[in-house]
Amino acid sequence: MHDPEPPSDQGTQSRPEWAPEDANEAFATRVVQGVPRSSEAVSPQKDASARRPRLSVDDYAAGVIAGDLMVLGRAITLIESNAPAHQMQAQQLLAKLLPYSGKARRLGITGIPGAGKSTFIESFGCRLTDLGRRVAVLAIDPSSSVHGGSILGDKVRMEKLGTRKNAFIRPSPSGGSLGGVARKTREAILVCEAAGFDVVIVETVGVGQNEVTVASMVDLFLVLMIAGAGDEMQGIKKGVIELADAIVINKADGDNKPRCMAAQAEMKRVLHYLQPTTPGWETPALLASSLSGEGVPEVWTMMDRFFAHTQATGAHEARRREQAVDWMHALILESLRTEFYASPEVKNRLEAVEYAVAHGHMPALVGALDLLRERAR
Ligand SMILES: Nc1nc2c(ncn2[C@@H]2O[C@H](COP(=O)(O)OP(=O)(O)O)[C@@H](O)[C@H]2O)c(=O)[nH]1
Ligand SMILES: [Mg+2]
Repeated sequence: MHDPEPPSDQGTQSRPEWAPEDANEAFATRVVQGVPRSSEAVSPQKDASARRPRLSVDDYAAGVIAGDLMVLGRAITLIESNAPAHQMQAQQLLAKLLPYSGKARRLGITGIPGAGKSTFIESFGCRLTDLGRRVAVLAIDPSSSVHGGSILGDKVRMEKLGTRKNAFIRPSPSGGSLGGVARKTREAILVCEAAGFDVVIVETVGVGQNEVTVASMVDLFLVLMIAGAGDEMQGIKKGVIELADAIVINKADGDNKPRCMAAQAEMKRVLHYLQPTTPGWETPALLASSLSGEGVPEVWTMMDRFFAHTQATGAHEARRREQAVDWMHALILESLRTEFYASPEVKNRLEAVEYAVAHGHMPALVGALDLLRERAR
């Protein structure tokens, strides 16, 4: 079977009947407006994809399982595509790859912009490839299209890792809601595992809901902090620490080292009062310098201890099971929501009910029941 390559030129006309009209980013069948057929210009990207041989689902699966990085990259592009034909292929591919996935250590790394995530991952990732590990890095940043400059910075900061043959770096799919990016990242983790990567790092900027989303798809969640950036800003108050399995205070070098040591002591004190994120595992606070590499090997040693612990206690499997079930429920809710708002009955009445609720003519609960009843008709 040879289906079209992403990016496609599927217009809105080809939207299947079962796709809701206003399906959003998070909905698997959203159709994006394609390039008009009348367009004379051929974009360089399109030209390039036209030269590449088309791959069938079996070709994708064989390439990924063989660890072919070019095919892996294209498989992730397929997953990221919003065109229904690609989504269908992507789901078939994932079904084929599922038996080969699940064996990696899935690590989440978060921190405020400038904490040194990219620099840390470069140093840490190179260390792991030196140890013979195969490392994939996936980024989650729904807003990355807004400040595209950071991507350029990351390219420079992960230059060494990016050229290693045992490493694979994939920036966040540009644009899109957190829900959409989350689905694509979850699926990309599975594909990377099937390609033989035994460490998958999901990097996210510590703003908004990103941390919770990443924590829900990894085995170990690490928060990278810096001394003196303010507790509030680094999410201590908003509960990010309660998601953390480990904390690393970065930039512990030069004149900054004493301040980092003070921050470490303070962090240990805070952690002491909190419930451990993982039962029986005392969340450690380590010091590291991503620039000099000092403390970076110890982060991996700590992770070895973590995985030994969670695998022995069954916490590892339990977390994965829970994540899979939670994810299923999230998909159900998303689908119900999309279906509800797409229904013509709801669409017809929505504005009037919103108006009535906004102006106090109708209690919110009555409005909700009204619309739900409308839908059920
Ligand atoms: N002194 C020092 N600077 C660092 C360290 N890690 C990162 N930096 C610097 O901090 C800045 C932000 O780093 P970057 O990795 O882009 O942060 P990100 O936004 O969290 O990805 C860069 O200028 C880095 O060179 C470190 O361990 N020590
Ligand atoms: Mg970065």
